[in-house]
Amino acid sequence: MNRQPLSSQSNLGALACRSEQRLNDVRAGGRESWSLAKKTVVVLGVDGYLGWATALHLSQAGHDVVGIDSLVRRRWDRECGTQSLIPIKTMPQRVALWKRLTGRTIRWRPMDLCDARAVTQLVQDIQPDALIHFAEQRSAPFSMIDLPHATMTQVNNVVGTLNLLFALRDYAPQAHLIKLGTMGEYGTPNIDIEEGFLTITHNGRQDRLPFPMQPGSFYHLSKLHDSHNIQFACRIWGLRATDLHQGVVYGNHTAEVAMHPGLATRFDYDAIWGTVLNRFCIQAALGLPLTVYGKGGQTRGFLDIRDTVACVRLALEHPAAKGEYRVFNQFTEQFSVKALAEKVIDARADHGLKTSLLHLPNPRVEREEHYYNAKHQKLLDLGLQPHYLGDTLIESVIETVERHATRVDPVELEQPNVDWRRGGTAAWRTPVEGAPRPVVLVSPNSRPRRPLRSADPTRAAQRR
Ligand code: NAD
Ligand code: USQ
Repeated sequence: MNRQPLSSQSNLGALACRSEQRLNDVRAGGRESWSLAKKTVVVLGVDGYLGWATALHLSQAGHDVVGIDSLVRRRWDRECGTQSLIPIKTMPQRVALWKRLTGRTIRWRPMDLCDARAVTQLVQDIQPDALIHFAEQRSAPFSMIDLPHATMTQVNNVVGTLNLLFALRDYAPQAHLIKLGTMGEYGTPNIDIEEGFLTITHNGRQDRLPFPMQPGSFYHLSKLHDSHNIQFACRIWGLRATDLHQGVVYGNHTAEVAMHPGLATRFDYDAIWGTVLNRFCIQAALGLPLTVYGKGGQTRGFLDIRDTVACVRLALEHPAAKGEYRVFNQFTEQFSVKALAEKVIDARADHGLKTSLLHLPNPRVEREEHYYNAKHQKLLDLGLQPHYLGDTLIESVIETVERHATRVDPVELEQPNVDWRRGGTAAWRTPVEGAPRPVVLVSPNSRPRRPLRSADPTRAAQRR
């Protein structure tokens, strides 16, 4: 791995410039104008679905972005035999293209967050104003495959975050940590979900306490462990942090990603990494039934990737106070899985296409019919203007699928391959015997439109 030494000379120069700029900002108008000024931001997990789109968005907004990633997600893809539907460039290619198109620099540094020495050195040298932490193992099914995957998920996520917290304590205690948490930390309680805290009266006394949490996988538990550690660090060391409890993200276009095909961000659809709406859109495009697990009454918060990048920017430009640990629930709408499937079916029906829904036995242990009402006001108060889910978005995702349909492995869309009770089935890593089936695209012009090449044969061979 190409580890570039961080130049202390140039960092000292950059530090001096930033201090002077802050001073001018403060003179010009106090804390608010300081918080809106150009910031030095480290994006951790920059090679991922959300990290890359966010890095571009913040760079375009004029912030100085340093991008960190261990590229481990590309390794996990090889292990699972999965791949992004949309081909993605290497990190050096991506940042070079961004520079060519916009003249802006994203400073790319390969680094594992679990390497404490490297994290300390990074924080010490860069002296960031903020760190946006996406760099975790983020698949619930992956964490439920077996003991090694559960352990690896929790070690990777918890240790990486601890390394950051200690480095911030020692070298950048003023920096703002913006951490991607998840709505799944709350579970599905039979009461309204607040934003992080709940005021409780007990035996005549009252306190504002962390909301009771009931995560639904070893992955979701790792996020809760992180939340506790971050909150503790803010309390004892006076760090400042925003924990973004994000819902399920869909879509693949932001203004910056759409500038050039080479800036594409990854897009997962398979049974381990693919999230539900992205999967439904791909299933619809291929004329496959939409796989609703169980009764489909499971309700979650959802948001468009354009809102993810906007929310992160809002958190960055309105930082937490010193010693403050705050939670924003980051989603824009809530839907049951069945309602989502019906939205996709309706969007297709508008083009005269029939799509079916298939209830599969639920591989997860989760409530399939429940009360769900989660607050999500704080980001709206900061100015978020949501992109709500409509037919246009569903159609645009389906168009993207149509462009890359030759890369689809339909086996990944038919059956889940990790069960919460028993772990990974034989298929989580091994494909079904024989050559992949040809993919047939269903489109409004003719149904089905045209047979496509089968999925990449070299990949199929690798997986065998
Ligand atoms: P992703 O897998 O596409 O990206 C994560 C990136 O982090 C990968 O590029 C991976 O290589 C990197 N990474 C992981 N461990 C690392 C380590 N130890 N050191 C350095 N890099 C490491 O995931 P994503 O969908 O972009 O999600 C990003 C974050 O957002 C995750 O923390 C996830 O929990 C959270 N989140 C995602 C969603 C969603 O729907 N995608 C929803 C809620 C929260
Ligand atoms: N589901 C189906 N059919 C499918 C796939 C999923 O019915 O083909 C159901 C699942 O059973 C679940 C719901 O859809 O009830 C959501 O599943 P998902 O795979 O879209 O999302 P999840 O596993 O919860 O994880 C994703 C991201 C994770 C993030 C989380 C936000 O992978 O990183 O933390 O969304 S949240 O759900 O709010 O916790």
